Amino acid sequence: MNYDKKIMRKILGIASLVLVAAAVIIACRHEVPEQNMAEKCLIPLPGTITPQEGAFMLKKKTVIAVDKDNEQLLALGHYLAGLLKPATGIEFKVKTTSRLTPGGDIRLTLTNDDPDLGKEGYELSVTRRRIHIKANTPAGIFYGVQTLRQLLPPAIEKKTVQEGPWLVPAGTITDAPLYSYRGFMLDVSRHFFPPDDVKKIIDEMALFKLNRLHLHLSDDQGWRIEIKSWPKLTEVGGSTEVGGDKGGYYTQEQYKDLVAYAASRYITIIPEIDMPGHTNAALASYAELNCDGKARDLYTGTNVGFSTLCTKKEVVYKFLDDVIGEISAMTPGPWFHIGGDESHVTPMEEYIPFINRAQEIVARHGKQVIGWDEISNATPQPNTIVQFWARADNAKRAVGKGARVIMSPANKAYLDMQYDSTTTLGLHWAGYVGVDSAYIWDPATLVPGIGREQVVGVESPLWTETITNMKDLEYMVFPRLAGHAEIGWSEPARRDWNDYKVRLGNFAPRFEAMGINFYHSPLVPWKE
Ligand code: TNX
Repeated sequence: MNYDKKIMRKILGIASLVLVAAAVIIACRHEVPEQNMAEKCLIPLPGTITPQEGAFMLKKKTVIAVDKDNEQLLALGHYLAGLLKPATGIEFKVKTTSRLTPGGDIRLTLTNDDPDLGKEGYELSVTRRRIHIKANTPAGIFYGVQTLRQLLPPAIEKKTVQEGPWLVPAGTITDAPLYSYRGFMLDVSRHFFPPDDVKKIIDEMALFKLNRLHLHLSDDQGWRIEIKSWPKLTEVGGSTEVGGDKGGYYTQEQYKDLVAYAASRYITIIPEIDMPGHTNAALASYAELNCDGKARDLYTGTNVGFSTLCTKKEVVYKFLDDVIGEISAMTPGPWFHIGGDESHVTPMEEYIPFINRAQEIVARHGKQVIGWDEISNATPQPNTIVQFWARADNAKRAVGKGARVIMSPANKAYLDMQYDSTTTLGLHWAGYVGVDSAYIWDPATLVPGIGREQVVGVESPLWTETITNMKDLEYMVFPRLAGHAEIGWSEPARRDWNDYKVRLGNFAPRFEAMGINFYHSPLVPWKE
């Protein structure tokens, strides 16, 4: 009898141990995430967030499933697996699934029953068992993936294996952008940045759902894109940069590779060849582009407004036709940027017909014109877009002539402006642009007479007179670009600096994990 009791007790003891262990395992599997879905980790702010209890946990066996027979979705599945692999150490399986009987734990599927999502919106729903991103387009899925990424702990961005658990808080997000044009501009002329730097920036843009990269490919100090029919543009014009260093240029192969890389992140590249001013590098490469037939010296200073193509010479239009033709042929996006700014030494009576002819050449090569706000002095074509940077009267004139506008107000959107008087990189001709003032403005009310209907979106230019390397570049870009991304994406009524600055502060560990150098503005409560 006693003996039996002893055995019973032992069995009970073991059983309860097993139970406790099982309970612990189950509890761990359903670990509570650090924060719920609504807790201030997302930029740009999504349309609606409905948090629920619990979390999804990434596990070795987690399968990513995408609609079958869709190459873009398959590529997105692999892109997501690639994002998650370095820090988790897990090679997630990507499989295709049928729409009727979908499988997988993380599902990326197209829908056509949700008009509210538009061309770039998505719905992300997370339960304990499943993550589902659906959208009308692959672009929408891509943005859903970026939101998913931001919901994971910042360590997910690290390049080496980190400790989990990898929890995604449960709930549903429905989200779509306010503007279709959400851009960043990089001046690679004043200082050249090699393709790998540009790729890093493309990846950083993607995190914030930006979709346009404007490359300022030519200026007085450097010509940065190979043109096969005019080889001296890069041989001579690409040989130096501000300060007299070596400069550089993209071969056509490198440019095409950048275009493809950007496209894989749903970013369209917009090439700019600035004209008729900002052309000293071209004028130094080919004597015949000058009215006096004499090649200019290369220029490595930082003045503006002293150069012009000879607008009266036919060879100049042959030159434009070749350059615009070669670049357009490598550019799948619909736009070609013709600059047109600060042509101080081109008389207005020459400037106007020149811009009109340049627009015709662009149209002939199948592209739509974008130009800086001065081009409103000419006659915008019906689909021309004018980029407002300095003069509201130029932008209003453009709208009066039927053009639509990209908003890049220098005193809000220029990333080359110093943050304040104590930060040394950058310029301050348009004033200081603090992280708060970069955020607190509305593109649809900034210029009286230009409303939401006329605005295609927002672009943040980084001019690089004072920027020579990636570390300094990122310091100027971050964190201001994140705020501009939110201006382009989120409804102004839902945007609030006091809320934004907390979300931004929470990004510090993510920036660090991504290896992004950023300005630790004292206005932001940065998370340790
Ligand atoms: C004005 S913005 C320029 C650029 C300079 C920039 C410096 C614009 C269309 N032209 O050439 O790099 O200021 O902030």
